[in-house]
Amino acid sequence: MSDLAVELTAPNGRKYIQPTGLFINNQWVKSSNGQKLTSINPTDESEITSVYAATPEDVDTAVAAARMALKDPSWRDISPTDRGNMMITLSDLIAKHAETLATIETWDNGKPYNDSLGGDVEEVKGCLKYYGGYADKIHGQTIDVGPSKFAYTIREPVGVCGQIIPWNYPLAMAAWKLGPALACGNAVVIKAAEQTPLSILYFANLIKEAGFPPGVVNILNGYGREAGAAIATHLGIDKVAFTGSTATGKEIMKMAAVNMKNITLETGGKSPLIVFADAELDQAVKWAHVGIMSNQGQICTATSRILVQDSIYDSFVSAFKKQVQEVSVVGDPFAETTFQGPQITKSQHERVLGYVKTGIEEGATLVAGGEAFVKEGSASEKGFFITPTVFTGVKPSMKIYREEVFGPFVVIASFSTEEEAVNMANDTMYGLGSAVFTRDLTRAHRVARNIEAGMVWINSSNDSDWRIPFGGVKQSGIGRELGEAGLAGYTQVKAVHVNMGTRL
Ligand code: TXE
Repeated sequence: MSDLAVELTAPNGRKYIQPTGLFINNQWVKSSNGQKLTSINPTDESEITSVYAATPEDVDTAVAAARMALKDPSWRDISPTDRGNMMITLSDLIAKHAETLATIETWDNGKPYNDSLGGDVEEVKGCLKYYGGYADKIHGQTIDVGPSKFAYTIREPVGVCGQIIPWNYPLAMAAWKLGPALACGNAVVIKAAEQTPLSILYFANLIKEAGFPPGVVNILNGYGREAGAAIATHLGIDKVAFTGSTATGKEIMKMAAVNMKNITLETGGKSPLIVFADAELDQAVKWAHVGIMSNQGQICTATSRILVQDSIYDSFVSAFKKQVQEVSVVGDPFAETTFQGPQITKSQHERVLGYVKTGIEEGATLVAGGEAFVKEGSASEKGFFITPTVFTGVKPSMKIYREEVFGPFVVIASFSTEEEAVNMANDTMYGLGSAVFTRDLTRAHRVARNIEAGMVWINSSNDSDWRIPFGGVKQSGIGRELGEAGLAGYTQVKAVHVNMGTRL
């Protein structure tokens, strides 16, 4: 086997060929200076393998390939229907390789296997198929400007799109970005997060197999400050789409200004979940639990601030604590019974434990969790596990109320009136998700209207769907992904004025 792939056996016994190169022009290559990065299994801290990490020169090569692809008749002139069919073929290949993709995702990221298979891989499949269906339905308009003039618009691809994705949903974030970009006829240079480099490389082979011409999708691994920054500043890239932290999003905005790139950003959140006294308590408890504790709490829309009306505060807290302790089974992500695997890295693990310390120092009450979890029978104490953590008596002035923790960590505060609940919900620099639990329809819609967020769930939480726009307001981002709205960031409108006979 060459240095560009390695045969691996995952902890669940699955054997597969793991590509380790950079995927440029539908070929596997090494990085220009031979540098690599190592992927760590967060469950036991062992090294899985090393893969090539792109240098700025490699980004140049990938961008050149993408620019060529934009001019290649086999991509530029393909009928939109055939382009869409290619995406549907890719979706079918994802289905064929679902178990291997899910295995890699769980090994590299630590998320429970059932979630990788039933959640992430399903999301990739569905999202690519959905946008494949859109490829031949992206129309311009004709505009009536009177009898002496005719005008129409064409929706053209933006060009070469740089896409920078995070580690919490490695494959799904790739699909969210590739889906609309490819449907609209762009070419892409996508960079995965250095913490989770593996699944997207396996996915790359499927892109080639689905028939995408060379250079249409180029996949790089690499470090943010090196390869990521090279993408954000590259003069040959027309757009940058990013999902990650608010701080990095701001840096990317500045870098992207170099050639006034089109940008879409999906960044942090501290999403509220409001429970009114008339809510169906059992449902509110269950959704509040999945809303924050799924995916190890590493969800940008995690409903990490629970606001409960004071008359039901005590009963909610005790039912929620019970739910967390019964359902959030922490352990080996390949085990059937596991609800929560490890955090992604040592630094995220330390970050979450740091917030536990902060919460205690700020005077909030730790009612559950807050400790590093040691697997049963494990002598080594390895793995970035944390027991699901619940703080009560939290005040809006506290850091744990205001800052994104990005772990299985939730704060619960109380309110007395609807107005107070909305004010508390909006008292944040973020505006990504939000949830409201009530049986009162009028109130539900009134709160939905008054909340400053890109998404509102009424009587559910984190109920994401590729057919529905996803994104934030305030410092949670710019633009929308998913749904029809997700196409807007990947086309630009050209207006054509036709003179029907006016002569000067
Ligand atoms: O994110 P970064 P990190 C939040 C969450 C988490 C925190 C830190 O709160 O605790 O961010 O995580 C690339 N130029 N979210 O440090 O730095 C990087 O290589 C260009 C929320 O992992 O934002 C990776 O591909 N690119 C979130 C991607 O940006 C750069 C998901 C995300 O990394 C770069 C992840 C640079 N200067 C973290 N620096 C969500 N919204 O879902 C880094 N990158």
